[in-house]
Formats: sequence, C-alpha cells, structure tokens
Amino acid sequence: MSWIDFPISDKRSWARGAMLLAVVVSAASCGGGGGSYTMPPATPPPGADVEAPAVVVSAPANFASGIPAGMLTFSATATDNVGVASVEFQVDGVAVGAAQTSAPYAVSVDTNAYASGQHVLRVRARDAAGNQSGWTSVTVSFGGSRTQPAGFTRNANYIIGLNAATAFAQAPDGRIFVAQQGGAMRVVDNNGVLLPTPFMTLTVDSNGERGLLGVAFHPNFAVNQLVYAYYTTASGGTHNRVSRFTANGDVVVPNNEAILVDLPALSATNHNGGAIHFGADGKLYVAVGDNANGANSQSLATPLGKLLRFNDDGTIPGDNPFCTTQGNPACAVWAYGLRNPFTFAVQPGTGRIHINDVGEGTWEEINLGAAGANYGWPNTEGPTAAAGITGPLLAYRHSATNPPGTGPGGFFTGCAITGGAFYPESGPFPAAYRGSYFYADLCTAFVARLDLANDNATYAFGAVSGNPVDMLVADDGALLVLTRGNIVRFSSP
Ligand SMILES: [Ca+2]
Ligand SMILES: [Ca+2]
Repeated sequence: MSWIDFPISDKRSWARGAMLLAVVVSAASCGGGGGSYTMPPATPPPGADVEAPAVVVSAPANFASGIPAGMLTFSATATDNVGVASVEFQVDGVAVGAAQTSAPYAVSVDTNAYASGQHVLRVRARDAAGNQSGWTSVTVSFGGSRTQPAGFTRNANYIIGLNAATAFAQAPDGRIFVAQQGGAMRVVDNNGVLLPTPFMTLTVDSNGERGLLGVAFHPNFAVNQLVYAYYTTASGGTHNRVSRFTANGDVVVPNNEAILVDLPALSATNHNGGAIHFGADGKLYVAVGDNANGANSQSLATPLGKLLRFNDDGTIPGDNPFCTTQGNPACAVWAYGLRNPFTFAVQPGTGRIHINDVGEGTWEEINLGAAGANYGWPNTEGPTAAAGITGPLLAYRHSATNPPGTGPGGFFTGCAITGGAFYPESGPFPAAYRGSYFYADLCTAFVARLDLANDNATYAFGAVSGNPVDMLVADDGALLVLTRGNIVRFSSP
C-alpha cells in the first residue's frame, strides 16, 4: 500500500500515516533515486528507561459475580524497572477517581451507580519516563436488580397497551409507528399518545412468528409520505411480502398498496426475519429468515436466510454482490448465512450495519454487515474461525458457562437477540455511551451496550419487563425499547 492511499481518515491509522509521510519526505530530500528507505528506530539516550510498567487488577477477581451493592474496592498491583508513576482505573471505559500515584493503588467504585450485570474493570500504569502499559481488565458481574445506570431515568410505561408488537420506527416528524403482529400499524403521536385508530390494518397470517413484522420510513418521507411494511400474507400461498404505502396524516391513503417484493412460499411458521431499514446508501435492506431450513441460508438461489438489498421501488440494484442476471434471486442478496435476522440496525452517518441473528441452541450473534459476507449458518454458529465465514462481532450464550462469565459474551445469556440501535456521536447520553451499540434479549430482557471504542467489550446497561423485540434511539436522544406490550424509555438529562 502506498502512502498516498493510506486511509488517513481512519483515526487509528493517523499516527502511522503521518509517520509514513515523514519517511517519504525525508527520503525525497536525500535526493536518492528511488528505492526503499527504512527509518531507523529512534535510539534512546544511553541509560534511558524504555520499559513500560506491568500492572494487573488485584481486586475484584476476574469473573467475580454477585458483587453486592455499595462501595467496591478496585485495586491494582503495578511494578516497573525504575518506578511506577501512576495507575489509572476505568469501569466500562470511563475513568473512576484520579490516577493513583502511590501504592497501594486502589479506588472505590459505587456499584449502585451501575446497572446490575456485567461490567469490565480496567487498569493501566505509567512510569516517570512516560512509558505506559496497555490496559488489563477483569470482567465481573454486579448483583442486585438495578435496571439502569445512575443518572438515567427509565420510564417502563412510556407507551402501554400495545398488542403483540413486533417492530417500530420513528418518522422524521417525530411520530412513532408500531407494527403489531396481528396486522395493525399503530401510531404514537408527537404528544406521546398511542392513537386508537391504527394507521392501517393489514390482513396477515399471524401464526407462529408470522404477521406484520417490519416498518420503515422512506428517507424522503417528509416529502413523499412513503411507509414500508414487511408482513406475511396468505394471498397466493402464504409468504412474506414487502409493500409500500402512502400516508395521509395519521392514516394510510386507501387502496394504494404497492407490492414491491413477494418472497417464496413458507412452510414453517418460524424464522421469518422481518426487519426493514433504509441504509445510508438510500437502499432498502430487508432481513429474511431461513424458514426453519438451514440449507436455504447457504443457497444463493433463494432469498431466504439473507439480508436483501433493494432500490426504494423494489427493483434490484445492479451493484449487489451476487447480481449477474436481473431476475435471478441471487441478485437481491446482499449477505447470507443468516438463520433468523429478526432485527438489524444502521448507524447514522456511517451506514454501518449490525445484523442481530437469532441462534439455535447455543449462541446469539451480532454480525457486522458487509456486502457478500457469509455468516455461516447452518454450518457454524457463534464464534468461528472457519475459512470464508464472517464470525460475529459478539456472541452470547443460551446458558451460563462454568464458571459463569468465562468465554465469549461473558455473563450475558438469553434465548433470542432482538432490538439493536446505534447511539449517535452526539446526544444527551454521557460521552462514553455515544457511538455505542445497544441490544437486548427477548427472554432475559437485559439491555446491553457494545463498546465499539473498546474492542467490542460489552456491559450491562439496564433491563426491562416483558419481552424486548426492537429498539431505536429517538430524535430526542432517548433509547426506546419496544416490548410485546410497551415502549420503555431510557433517558439521560
Ligand atoms: Ca519503566
Ligand atoms: Ca453466524
């Protein structure tokens, strides 16, 4: 890779890019006729200290669980060839206390400030010459039943009275549309009132996991009033369908459904997928389950078990990764090897996609969306290094490891990953929460945070009652969790 195409927009590469630039400039100034030039390593003055300290967490123990409410002593042991100057302490990537400059190195952590569940405690040491260790950490679980961090408000009854909700989306004007499995699309107005009259009521097959499963607004909704829905219809043989509707205020324009995509006939009533969102590229992404037949997920001859990508009118973009002949089902495939991607999310600004794939008996997955990626199902599930397979960013188990907390996913367990929302880089949540990815589990009803800035470590953020099915960050910066019956609102001043 030449220095010219070095990705200097990548912040992590900035320092290296600058260094390479310096090498090129100095080589050119030598007047040498090309050839490679390697910068000699900087030679420290004789006797200088170039050795970083070593540091470990001494308490609490790695994988300690049920840590009681109250003050926790968080301590570290640090050594250095010359002398330790300071030790820094973090909980979930946020400094706690000032850096400690003399042994014993310890701070107090008020566990009441954190939601119950998993947290990651990190330490790092520095010497007088400025040499710094890396962060070392322990993963622990705080006991109790705290349902949000200190400083956050959880309103469990922000919206009540939904009936078998499956998905929701917020319009640019602030209204929230909620899909109910039985076919009704409900509207929460800008006063936070669930309107009694649905936006529309579709005739659906709602057996098992079928029904009205997805809703999205066109990126230009403010002008064109277009609303998209994913639902199971019995018309012409039971199958899932994506249609486009036009809004007239809080109700649909009658008789104007535009059927965009009719997916293959269903046999099973489960694994329907159903999430739909517009990407940053203006394309409509549609998550489709494998219809309880894993072989579908690896076959490019069927749209089942895939993340599909369409133009806003339902036609297929010619630049999809497997599109060679329009009309071939492979044309619509953007990524494959998925089992039941019930939810996925698009990061504002960047367009990064996280696909939440509901697993079988052992694992739940968060996958980083990529054109052409194969996420492995049914040949692999959970963490994998298999050739040609894109392993998950995060996987958590259905049952605890022995001892609990060890292995991928740590202390988090569940039955089906649902929801998922990127918190923007700005907003009322404290800085450490911004840029994080939030997700939830249908059965254990935790709300967790994936820390994209810290190697995808994951922490407990909160919990809800009921069964979470979807999640979004509202335009006021609150995190909303949709359960089958309610919308729960987490806010921070
Ligand atoms: Ca040293
Ligand atoms: Ca997988």
